[in-house]
Amino acid sequence: MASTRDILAMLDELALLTTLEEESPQSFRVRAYENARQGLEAQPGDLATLTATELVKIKGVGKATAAKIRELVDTGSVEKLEKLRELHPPPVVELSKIPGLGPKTLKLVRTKLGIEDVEGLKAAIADEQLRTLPGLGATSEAKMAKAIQRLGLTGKDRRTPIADALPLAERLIGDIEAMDCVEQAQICGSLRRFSETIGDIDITVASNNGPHVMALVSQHPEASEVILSGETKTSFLTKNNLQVDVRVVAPDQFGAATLYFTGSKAHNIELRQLALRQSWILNEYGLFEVDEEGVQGKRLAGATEDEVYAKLKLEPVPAPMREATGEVQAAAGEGLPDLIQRQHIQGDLHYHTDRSGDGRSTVAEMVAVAAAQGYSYLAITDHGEDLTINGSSADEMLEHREVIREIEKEYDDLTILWGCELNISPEGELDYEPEFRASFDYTVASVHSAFDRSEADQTERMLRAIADPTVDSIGHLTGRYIGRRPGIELDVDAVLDGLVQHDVALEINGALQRLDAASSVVRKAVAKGVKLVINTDSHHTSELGRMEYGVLTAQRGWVPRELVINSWPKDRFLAWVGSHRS
Ligand code: DGT
Ligand code: CA
Ligand code: CA
Ligand code: ZN
Repeated sequence: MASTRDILAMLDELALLTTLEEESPQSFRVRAYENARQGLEAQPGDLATLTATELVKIKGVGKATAAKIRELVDTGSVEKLEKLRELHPPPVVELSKIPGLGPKTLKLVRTKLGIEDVEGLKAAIADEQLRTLPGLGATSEAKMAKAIQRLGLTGKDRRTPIADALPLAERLIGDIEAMDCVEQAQICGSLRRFSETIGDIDITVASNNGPHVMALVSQHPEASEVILSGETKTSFLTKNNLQVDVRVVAPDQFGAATLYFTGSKAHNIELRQLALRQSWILNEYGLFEVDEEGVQGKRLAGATEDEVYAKLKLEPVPAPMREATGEVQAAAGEGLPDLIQRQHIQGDLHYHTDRSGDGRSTVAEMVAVAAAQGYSYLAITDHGEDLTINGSSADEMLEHREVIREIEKEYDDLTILWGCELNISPEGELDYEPEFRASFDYTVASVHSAFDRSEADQTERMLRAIADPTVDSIGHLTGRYIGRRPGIELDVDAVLDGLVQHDVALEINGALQRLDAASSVVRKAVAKGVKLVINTDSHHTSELGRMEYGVLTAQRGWVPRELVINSWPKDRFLAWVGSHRS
């Protein structure tokens, strides 16, 4: 059965394919689909339950469109759409995304050169074929070649890992905030929601002199190619072909604008539907009353996001939760979870020193920065002996313990646990003899090799490690590097059940390239009551900032403070660790 979302998606596709068919985005049929979509998007409730007569009463919806909606709901498909899809299959639609290949030019390259997909276009460019067509030259060939590369249209993974996007975005925000005329600037979009991969970077700026700010932004050194340069929006590409969209709004619209551009789109739709129930309208400029004619009236909120949520009788929703997975309902009703916050964190429990081959700061240095964070406990978890280059023998670990105990004396309120990161072998075995393992104050066990076994083998491997009585927590569950190395495949439910059964904590690793366990897994863990631990896995004193990233990932997984063992007061935390050792 078609949903409201399916109906809106159908209209989007009809508008796009009709643009290609009629070779113009201005055709009246395209406009009709777009107008209908606008009217329908603003309509509360399930569109699939409306009759054709009810549909045409909605602003922008004509008879032909209403008939197509009913056809979709009643039969599951739309004949007109199927015909258009045959004429313009997905590879052709993909071609239409390339700048310089508008509907008319696209038709030309299809009919004259027989080009039907990106590979065909690349070959034609290489053969200098495009320049034989009217209106095209060597410059257009070069531009399209660059666009194909930038869009990643030939690569498999077309999105940018958060580890590549966030540092750049933070640099940009810093520079924009320093510009004169700028009052505030905020990262929005999927990056603010802390998605693992990012389509593009969105930034919203508050200023009373938009055109001036936009002019400055388009001259930013990171902008290697400006795609769009307007008075309220600038889009550019960085050297690494990452797109950045910067929008500027008046300061009193800042909250409504950041809300809108943070999304997710689905979250925004739910908010707008709530507004409509009050006969209000919510857009990127604010929350407004509307009169009987549908004319926008008095503004009710918009300077801050919290103000908009409050007016809609909602608890403010933290950005990482804005994915339309029940947060609006919770914020209106029983309330959001008592979400874990950065300031709740009392200690770091996955922490390396130069005792590890890949550690780069001394014990004294690593402890000093942890103490400066105000932590009340810390577990130093250098690698066990199985990681041959990076690991340490039992004797080395015992010497290390003496170093740690000496340094601990310098700190009155900081308890330092002598720990270990145990390596989980392909068979699920762990470093050292069981008695020696059991002598550590704290352990985290993790996978560092053999990533490509079957799900059944990996699950068995993981469950064996979890069941070992010397294991307190599991580090970076899958071993993935986002966008670069897929992690091990696991039967997630079985693993989470094992963690509950053996009272072992699941790590949320804050390293940006890892963010492992992923927020989707973490949300399942929360539902099962699995204990969690948020760590930086630091190998250098500069890596403590990762704690914030771990917390944002936990928030995406709806993690309440109560489940996070390293948010507990020291006594409670130490009692829990002690219970594993008796
Ligand atoms: P991305 O860039 O693919 O990782 O994902 P987002 O969520 O950053 O998406 P993007 O960059 O296309 O748009 C940023 C936000 O702007 C999005 O989360 C919600 C808002 N937005 C953009 N287009 C629309 C729209 O057509 N309708 C609504 N309601 N919101 C939109
Ligand atoms: Ca985006
Ligand atoms: Ca965007
Ligand atoms: Zn580690």
